[in-house]
Amino acid sequence: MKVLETEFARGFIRMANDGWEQGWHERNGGNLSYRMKKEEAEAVIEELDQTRSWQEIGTSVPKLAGEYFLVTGSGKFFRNVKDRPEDSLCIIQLDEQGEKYRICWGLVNGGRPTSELPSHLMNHEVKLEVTGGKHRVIYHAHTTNVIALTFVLPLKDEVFTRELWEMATECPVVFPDGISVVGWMVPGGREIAVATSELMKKYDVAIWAHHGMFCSGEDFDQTFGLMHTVEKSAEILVKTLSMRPDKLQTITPQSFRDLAVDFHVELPERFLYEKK
Ligand code: 2HA
Ligand code: ZN
Repeated sequence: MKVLETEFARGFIRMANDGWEQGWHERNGGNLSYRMKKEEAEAVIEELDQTRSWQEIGTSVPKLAGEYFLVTGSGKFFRNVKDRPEDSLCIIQLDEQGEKYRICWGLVNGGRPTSELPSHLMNHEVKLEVTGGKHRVIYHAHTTNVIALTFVLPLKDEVFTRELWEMATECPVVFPDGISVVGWMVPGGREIAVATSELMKKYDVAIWAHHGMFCSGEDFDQTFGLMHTVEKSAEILVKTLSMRPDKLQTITPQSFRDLAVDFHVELPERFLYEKK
């Protein structure tokens, strides 16, 4: 089977294009990765080049040793993924130590996997452990309204979670574990990857202040839907704050507790504080 005929590659390409159409991927902004299933790698094994040289990941992810990933390329534009997937994307395989990767497919005009490969792989490694292998998709996007909020809200998990929960009733049901935030850091390296993957032990959403967002999920629908829901809520908050600085009415801590009962979700009390 050809890589581009597989369901996972088609789902990946559709998601990348959906993100582009949302306006989250100016120029080469954002990146996406998918941890392939064994049978998915086997189905396309004839198309995978196993002869290329190994390259340093820049961090160590031993629990992902030997795994295959479909990822966006560094410097590639999400806008082009749909029309030129073989130029924009690549399949990489990790070595037996989880310290190096090699390109097995794609990037036909040269290039490297995403500059945020350390963050993607460290997030995948954490999620493999905490979800028992269920999560396969890690998505980074430059979501306009969430970024705007990182200039005016305190950079605290509790504040972002509570403010975004309040903006749409579905939010606490979609992300009951809340949202985490890291202060501004240099992107692309191991340090921001360590900070983000630490948060991914507890959360499926991590905001990078003045930069964007990372989401983790089981499949393309869930992960795109999570990013979309958080960003939509942020858009409502930006609109509300633009009309006036205070709210006349909102969803109260007790309303959240009532919602939690009916929708069978656990909402941590640390997000349900009384506001001064
Ligand atoms: O340019 O989004 O964080 C890709 C990025 C880096
Ligand atoms: Zn970015």
